[in-house]
Amino acid sequence: MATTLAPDVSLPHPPRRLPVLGDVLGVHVATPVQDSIRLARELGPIFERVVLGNRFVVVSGVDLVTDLNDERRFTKHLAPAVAGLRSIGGDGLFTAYSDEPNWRKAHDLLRPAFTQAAMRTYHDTMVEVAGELMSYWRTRDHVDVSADMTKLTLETIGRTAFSYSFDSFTRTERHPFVGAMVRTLTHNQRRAVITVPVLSDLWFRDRDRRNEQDKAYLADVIDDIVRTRRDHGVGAENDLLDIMLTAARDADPNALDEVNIRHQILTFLIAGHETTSGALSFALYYLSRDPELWERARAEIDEVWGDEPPTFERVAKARLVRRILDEALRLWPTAPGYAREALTDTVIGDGYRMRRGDWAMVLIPGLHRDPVWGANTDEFDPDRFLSAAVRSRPAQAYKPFGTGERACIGRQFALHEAMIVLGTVLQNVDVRPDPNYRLRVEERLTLMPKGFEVQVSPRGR
Ligand code: MNH
Repeated sequence: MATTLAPDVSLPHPPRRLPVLGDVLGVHVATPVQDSIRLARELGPIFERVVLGNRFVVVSGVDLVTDLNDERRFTKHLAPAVAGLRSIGGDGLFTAYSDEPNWRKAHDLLRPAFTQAAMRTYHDTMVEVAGELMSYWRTRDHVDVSADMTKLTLETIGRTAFSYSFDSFTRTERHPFVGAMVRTLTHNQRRAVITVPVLSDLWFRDRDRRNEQDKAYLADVIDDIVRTRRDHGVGAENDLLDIMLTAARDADPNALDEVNIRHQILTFLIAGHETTSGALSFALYYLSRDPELWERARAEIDEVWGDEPPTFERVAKARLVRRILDEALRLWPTAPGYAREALTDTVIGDGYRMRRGDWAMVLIPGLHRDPVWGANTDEFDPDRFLSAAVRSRPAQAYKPFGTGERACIGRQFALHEAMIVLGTVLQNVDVRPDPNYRLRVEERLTLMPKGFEVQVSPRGR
C-alpha cells in the first residue's frame, strides 16, 4: 500500500494508540465516517490514524483541501476501500485509475450524455417514475423513506440509462439486485481493508463464497440487460447502453470493449442510485421535521409548477427546493470521501510535505463543517446556499460531488432527478414523521438514514 504523507511529518492522532493495532479505540467498523467527523472536530483540520501499521491521513480543513484539489499537483487516488471494488467495477469509470486508457475513452464517450442539456432526454422518465412513487404511496400509510427512495432511484437509472425496468413498485420485496449489490460492496471493501495474511482468508471463507454467488447474480442481471437490447435492436433507444454499443459497432475511437461495457453498466447501476437515494432521504428527513420550511417549499412548488408535473424548464426554478437539497448534501454528503495523490513532491497547507505518490483522504462531511460555515455547522439551514452566502465562502468549501476531472459525472442527473422527486412529494402528499425518531446514519459505501419511517397521506386530508 502506498504511504500517506511523508512519514517524518508528525500529525495529531487519537489519544489512545495501541501496540500493533494502532488507533482503533473509539472508531467502529460500522461508523467510520461519523467517528472521523468527531475526530476531526477534536484533532483539527488534518489528523492521522494508524491501523495495523498502515497510516491514513484525514483532511477536512478548507485550505488543505484547496491544495489537494489542485489538479496540477494532485489526482484521484484509489483508497484501499475503493481499490477493493475493482473486483466488481474493474476499470469502469468510478474504479479506473486516471492513467488507464479506458477511463479517458469512457469519459469522452459518455460525458455528452450527462450535460445539463442532456437531462431533457431523461426528464419524462424521471417524472414518470416520481409519479409511480406517488401511486405506490397511495396504497400505503406507513413508509420507510430510504427503502422507497432506493426503489425509485434504481428504477430511474435502470430505465433512463438502459431502458431496463426493475419493476420496483410492483414487487413487494426489494429487487434482489439491491441485496446482492449491498453485500458485495460491503464485502469487497472490508476485504481490502482487513488484510491479515492467512487469518483473513479463513475468517472470510463463507463470505467469499457468498460473494461469488452475488457477483454471478449481478453478472446475470447485466447479461439480461445486454441481451434484451440486442433482441430489440441497437440504436433504437438513444440511452447510455446505445451510446456504448453503437460506438463499439461503428469502431468509434472511444469504443469500449465488451468486458469494459459490462463494468460500466454495473458502475452506473450502483453509482447512479445509492447516493441520490440517500440525498433524497436526508432532504426529506430535514423537511419533515420543519413544518414551516415544508410549507414554504410547498408554496414555491405551487407557484412554479402549479398542480401539474413539471416541464423540464420548471424544475430548476424551485430555488428553495434546490437549497434544501444542497444543504442536505452539506451535512450528509452521501459519498463521504475522496482520496488525492501527489503527482510530484509538494507541500500542502503551511508545511505538510508530501512526496510523489503520497496520498490523503478528504473527509467531505468534515470539510462541510469547517469554520468557514459559521458557528452552528450541525444545524440544517438552506439559507447557507443563498447566492450572497455562497460567494462569501471559499470556492472549495463545498464538494459533495468530488473534484476535478474525476468529479461525479452524474451530478446534473442526480440534481434534476432529486428536484423532481422532492417537488412531486411536496406537491402531492402530506408526511407525518414519528416525533421520537432521532436521525441514525447507516454507513455502507454511502450514507443513508436508518429506520426513518413516516406516515404518508394524500395532500390536504
Ligand atoms: Mn457520482 C463520481 C458523488 C450521483 C456516477 N460521485 C463521484 C464522486 C463523488 C460522487 C464524490 C467522486 C469520487 C472520487 O473522487 O473518488 N454522485 C455523488 C453524489 C451523488 C452522485 C453525492 C448524488 C447525490 N453519480 C451520481 C449519479 C451517477 C453517478 C446519479 C450516474 C448516473 N459518480 C458517477 C461516476 C463517477 C462518480 C460514473 C466516477 C466519475 C469518474 O471518475 O470519471
